[in-house]
Amino acid sequence: MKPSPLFLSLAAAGPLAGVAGARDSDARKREGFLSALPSEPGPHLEKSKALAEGAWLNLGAPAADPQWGKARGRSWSCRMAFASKLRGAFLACVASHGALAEDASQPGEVLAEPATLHCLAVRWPLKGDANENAVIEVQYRRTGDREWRRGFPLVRTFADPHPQNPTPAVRVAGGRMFAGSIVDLAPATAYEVKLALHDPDGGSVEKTLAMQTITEPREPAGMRVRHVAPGEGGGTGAAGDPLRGLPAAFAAAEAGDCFLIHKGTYPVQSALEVKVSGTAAKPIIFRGAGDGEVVIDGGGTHATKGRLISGNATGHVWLEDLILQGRQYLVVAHESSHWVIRRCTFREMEKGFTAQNGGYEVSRGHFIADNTFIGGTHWPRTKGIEGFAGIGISGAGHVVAYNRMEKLGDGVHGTGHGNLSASDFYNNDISVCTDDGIETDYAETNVRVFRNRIANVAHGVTAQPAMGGPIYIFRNLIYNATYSPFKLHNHTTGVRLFHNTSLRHGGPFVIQPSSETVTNVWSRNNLFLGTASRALHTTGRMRLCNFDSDGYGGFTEGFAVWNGRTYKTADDARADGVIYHERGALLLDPNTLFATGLQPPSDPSVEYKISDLDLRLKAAAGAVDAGVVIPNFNDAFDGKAPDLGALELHASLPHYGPRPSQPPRP
Ligand SMILES: [Ca+2]
Ligand SMILES: [Ca+2]
Ligand SMILES: [Ca+2]
Repeated sequence: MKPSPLFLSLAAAGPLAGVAGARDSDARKREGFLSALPSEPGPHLEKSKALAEGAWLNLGAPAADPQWGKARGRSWSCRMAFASKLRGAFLACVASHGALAEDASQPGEVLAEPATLHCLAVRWPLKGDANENAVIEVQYRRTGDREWRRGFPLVRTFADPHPQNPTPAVRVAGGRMFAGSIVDLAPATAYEVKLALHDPDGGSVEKTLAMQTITEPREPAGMRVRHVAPGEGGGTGAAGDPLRGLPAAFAAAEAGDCFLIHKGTYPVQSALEVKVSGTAAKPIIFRGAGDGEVVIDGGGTHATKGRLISGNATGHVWLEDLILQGRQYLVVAHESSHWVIRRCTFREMEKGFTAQNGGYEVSRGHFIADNTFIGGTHWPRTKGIEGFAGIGISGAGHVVAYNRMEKLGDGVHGTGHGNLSASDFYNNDISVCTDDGIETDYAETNVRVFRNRIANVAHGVTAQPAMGGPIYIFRNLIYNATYSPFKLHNHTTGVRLFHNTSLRHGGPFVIQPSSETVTNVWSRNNLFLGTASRALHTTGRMRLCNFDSDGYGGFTEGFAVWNGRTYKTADDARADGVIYHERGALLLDPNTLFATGLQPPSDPSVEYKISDLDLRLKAAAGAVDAGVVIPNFNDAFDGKAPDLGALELHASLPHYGPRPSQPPRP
């Protein structure tokens, strides 16, 4: 805000004329710059008549400026001299009128981000609002419903302060980008989304958008079926005369082809190249025929250089029911869109599915579900960071769900190449990642990581950095994260941690990015359980962070270190009001929380079996009904209030990893 004092000659309107007891019968004869001002006696007349000598009259807020809106301040005036010739009085005051221009919001155009099955998202650039008091409330309803439901307000983003991490997507000259998601929606459903911008300084406006979630990809009717069997060339593709070998099939592929690949091993010498794109109505499908295992085999190991399947700059290519193995890179599709990878097994590899570089507009809409990715790492970590990764994608509108990932470095590897935004990672079952379970590193806006089960990792979920966010990380189960459940390094900015359950050996929650900044991270209703040290230990410079209503247990030293200050107890931290603005932290005993009696890991070098990890709360646990309401993130809570952690008491358990049932075909 740059206050720019301005001498205002507020002409005596009716009330001020009234101070001097003037009559307005001849007001129309007035001339000069005051002549157009209203002259009828106003509501202040009686008040001003009653003014004593030396008393002051509150004139209330000035009328809204037609361009900049309502001013923040109030104007005050004393009893003043009446200029009889002008039939009015002057009011002199100083107001920060110059600030109005910057403090009022000047909303730009709302951008609807690519929708996913369960989430909708927007970006909304706002200029002005230098005093950062604008809020954008969100409401939504199914089209046709009467009742609106509350969403979580849009998040004001703050660009990464690190000079090496420029973030054009969230930088708005003279303002801020707001962004946010609505989660847990039904697929293939039309919604109305109402965004209400409130700024007391002006610019308030409401916008309603028609938006629609997408559906899980289904094979369109009318595909041309072409059969494939092992062999070396020839065949027509008919059931009785299949194409022999995959090079023949890949070379012949056209939009609308569905290759049914019959059982057997298909050796690959040079990479199988996808050379043409499908379309939404006519994808190109390579699918195991269902008569036995189909193994596409590069003949090597994770260390054998090269690709197994390559499809740069292609779209609408499907790989289903296949086993892919024997190359460093199994499937690479940079600058591609709308690939479907479903029910496949990736093994004997370093990188499973890699698709980046295209950026926000080009890399769109990959659907990666019900697959298994197996790398070559072992627990515990002994070799530093290893290159194995199940998935590496960037761009927007992706869904990565119900996959199993194991023996990797990173389950999902983040990348600085390509503006990951508006994408979902959910219900994945991830165990033994010697680095990170799911990375959202370098993601820009509206990435959602939820309902995953993650065990035996260095970090559960990383955002190092989130480039503005919001990155919503919610309802994940994280067991045995040897460094921290969440990695918030590299000047991260814009993370929301809601309803996660983490049990680890050591301090319950450590945020230790040396002395980098950690900006605009909010934490609510999480369970952080450990075995030692402090409940919460941060070494970063914590800015604009808002932690509240988390449960901590199992620590043995003082409560927290935050911005260099030590808080001996949770009450000290709450009293100080820096970490906790409202309820503060809840202290819990890990021994009493879970129905199975599960404890934090006693030995982090043990590989805990992920399917054994039952983190449902005990009915009498202190975490039950101990949370706060977070609109759209815990509306369906049981009992009096939301429980802390990922699993609400009595709620049905999520399914993690590949689903047993097959999606319907036409
Ligand atoms: Ca404002
Ligand atoms: Ca990593
Ligand atoms: Ca509850």
